[in-house]
Amino acid sequence: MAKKLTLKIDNMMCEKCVERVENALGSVEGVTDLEVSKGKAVMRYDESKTDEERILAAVIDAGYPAKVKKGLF
Ligand SMILES: [Cu+2]
Repeated sequence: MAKKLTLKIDNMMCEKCVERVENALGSVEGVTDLEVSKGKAVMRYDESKTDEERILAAVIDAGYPAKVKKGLF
């Protein structure tokens, strides 16, 4: 079952940032239904393939401080 995950992402200033974050998250195995906008990324991920830590690390490695947004959507 794919889990839903929303990240709050800092330092995204322009469309190029959106592209970079899209590429970073898109390259994480198990991430699907990815939607990135300035400051935010929403996706689903397959828990048998990846986890929140790996997904966060991909964004942070790309140069954007990020954290998991908790709560109901
Ligand atoms: Cu930018």
